Amino acid sequence: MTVVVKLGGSVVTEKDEPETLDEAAIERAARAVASADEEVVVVHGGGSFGHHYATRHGVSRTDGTADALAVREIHGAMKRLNDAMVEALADAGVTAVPVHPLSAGARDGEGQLDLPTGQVRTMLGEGFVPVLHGDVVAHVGAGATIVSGDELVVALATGVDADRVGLCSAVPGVLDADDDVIDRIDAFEDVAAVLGGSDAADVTGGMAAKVRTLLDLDTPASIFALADLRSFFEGERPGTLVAGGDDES
Ligand code: IP8
Repeated sequence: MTVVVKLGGSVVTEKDEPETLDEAAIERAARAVASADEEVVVVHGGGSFGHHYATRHGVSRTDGTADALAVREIHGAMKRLNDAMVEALADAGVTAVPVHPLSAGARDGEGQLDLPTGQVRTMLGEGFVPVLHGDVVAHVGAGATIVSGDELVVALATGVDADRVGLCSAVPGVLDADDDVIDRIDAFEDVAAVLGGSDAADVTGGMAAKVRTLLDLDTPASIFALADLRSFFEGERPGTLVAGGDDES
C-alpha cells in the first residue's frame, strides 16, 4: 500500500505570524506518520512561510514573476519549513528525506504541472519517506509561479499509483453552511455555494481550490483534521471523502 498525505500549512505553522512553526502540531503529525506501516509520501503546504513571501512578491498559481530574488525568497522560506518538517519526522523515527519541487518540476505554457516522480518511486522502494512541499516552479511564458501542495498531491498520487490520499487540514473536513462536516463530495457543484476563501493570506485559493484539485484525482481523497491523522493511517476515512474519478466506495 502506498499513501500520499499532505500536512496543511495552517496545521504545521502559525498562519498569521510570518515564519512561525506550530511545533506541537508538527510533533504530533510526525508521530502519526511514524505509526504508518505502509509506504508514505509526505507533502506539506506553505503556511506562514511560503504564502507570506508569495503575497509580498505578488506571485500565485497564475501570476508569475521574472524576479530571481522573489523565486529565491519564496523557495528559501519553503526550504526552511521543509528542513524543520524533515527534522521533526526524523526525530519521530521516520526515514524522511527532502524533495524540492523547484528542482524537479515545471509548468508548461497552459499552466499544466509536469512533475517527474521516478526519483520518489525509487526513494519509496529503498525505504525512504520523501517529503515534498508547496513551492515556486518555472512556468513557460510566466517566469515562475506557485505550485500548491494539493497539486503536488495529485501529481504524486498518479505518479506513485497511490492507494489512498489524505489531506490533514486545520478543519475536520469540508464544512457545510451549519459548520457540519460534509461526508462525501462527488462534484464541485454540490458544494460550490458553501465554499468560501481561507482565513489568512493564501495565494493558492483555500478550500474551494483544494476540492477542485482533488476532484481531478482518480484516487479518493480524505480531508480531515490533525486529530484524525493516526486513524487515517489505521485505514479509516475520517472527515470528508472527495470522490473524484470513478470511485464507487
Ligand atoms: O500551502 C503553497 O502551498 P499550499 C506554497 O499547499 C507556497 O497552497 C510557496 C506559497
